[in-house]
Amino acid sequence: MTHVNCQASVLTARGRGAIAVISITGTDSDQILTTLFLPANSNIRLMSIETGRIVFGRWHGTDPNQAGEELVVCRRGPHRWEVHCHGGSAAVDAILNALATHGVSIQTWTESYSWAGLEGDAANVNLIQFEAIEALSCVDTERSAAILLRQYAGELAAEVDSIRKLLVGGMLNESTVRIEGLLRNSRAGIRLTGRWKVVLAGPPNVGKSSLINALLGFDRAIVFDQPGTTRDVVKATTAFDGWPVELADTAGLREASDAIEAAGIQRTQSQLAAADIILWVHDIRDWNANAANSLLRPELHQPQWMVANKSDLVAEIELPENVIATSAAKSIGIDRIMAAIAESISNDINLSVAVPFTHRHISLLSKALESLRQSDSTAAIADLDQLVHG
Ligand SMILES: Nc1nc2c(ncn2[C@@H]2O[C@H](COP(=O)(O)OP(=O)(O)OP(=O)(O)O)[C@@H](O)[C@H]2O)c(=O)[nH]1
Ligand SMILES: [Mg+2]
Repeated sequence: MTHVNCQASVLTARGRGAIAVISITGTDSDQILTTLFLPANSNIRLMSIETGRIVFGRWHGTDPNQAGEELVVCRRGPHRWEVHCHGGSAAVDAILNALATHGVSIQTWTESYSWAGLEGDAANVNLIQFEAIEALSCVDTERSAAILLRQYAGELAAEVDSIRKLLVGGMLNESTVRIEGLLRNSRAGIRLTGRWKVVLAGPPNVGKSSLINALLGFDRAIVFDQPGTTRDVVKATTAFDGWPVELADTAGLREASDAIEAAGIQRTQSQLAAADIILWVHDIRDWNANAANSLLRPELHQPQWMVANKSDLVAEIELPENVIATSAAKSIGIDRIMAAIAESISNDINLSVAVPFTHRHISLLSKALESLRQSDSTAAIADLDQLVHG
């Protein structure tokens, strides 16, 4: 295949939006686009349209006899184009395949970002900023994005720099405290591009699956009046108060009546170990403060909340302050569960401190801390430099 000076990359996150954007750049891009794309208005000459102009037409790809997808292309510069097409992966793949057939090199958007330079900006971003750009393409909520944007704007790099100065000045104790402060935000930082994992657990038939459905606002989990209905872990994603959350419904915890249920209960136990927040659900009619408190597991380090469900089935009942009374059937108290989850997450992140948000950050900060414990400030400074500059 002849060598062509043209690169393409998908700028939008895969499978996330209704529209995908593909960037096509390089001195051969005008020629290749003219071959693959036919403007609806036959008077339009792609080669000569001005920057910023959007053209509607048909992507007839490799086979001119096939109808092809209707889409728009936009000229972004002398040899820079964007194709805006349907967001589904089949549509995107068809366009990339046609481009590849014409010798276009297909890159990831991060590769294209580093070489395209976005008019020179890329050359000036430090590694943390570059990681923030990458992380921003994965976030689910505006709140996560806002925190990552602060790191992009320099919050984390500035804090690392200020700790570095303390180290150079011989202030080892103060540096240690500040690194520990950053590390306390590290779990939350990782969750910004993922989700906080909330597990609902408790005895069978108390309404765990019904609560999951009420929290989501649609029926995701199967609800049935027989104990032992949920036999596997059912997960669903949502957001509370702007925090991304994964809810996990689990098999009711009891002596299993068969092997399948036993396997489900086993999985519940591993979900509990991996949870960020645990909701223990009970039937309010079985409420017994002592029994319920014994269900809080002190060996689990996560925040744990008590939920007493089916409140519609009892008259007024005195509950301890920390117990949330709910009725999944009548949608009562669901907002209190959401608030409890949001509160646990807010407690997990200290926004007056910068937020490390990749495993690389965490491992270098931990390494620097370890060096400081051995009074090796030279090694700690090297770790901090590596954190910002790679
Ligand atoms: N009256 C009333 N019934 C409820 C409530 N929540 C759930 N139920 C009923 O209780 C039964 C069990 O509900 P599920 O949500 O399947 O309970 P579960 O805890 O997921 O049960 P397992 O999956 O078997 O562990 C169903 O018949 C529900 O309709 C509630 O708040 N009030
Ligand atoms: Mg269930």
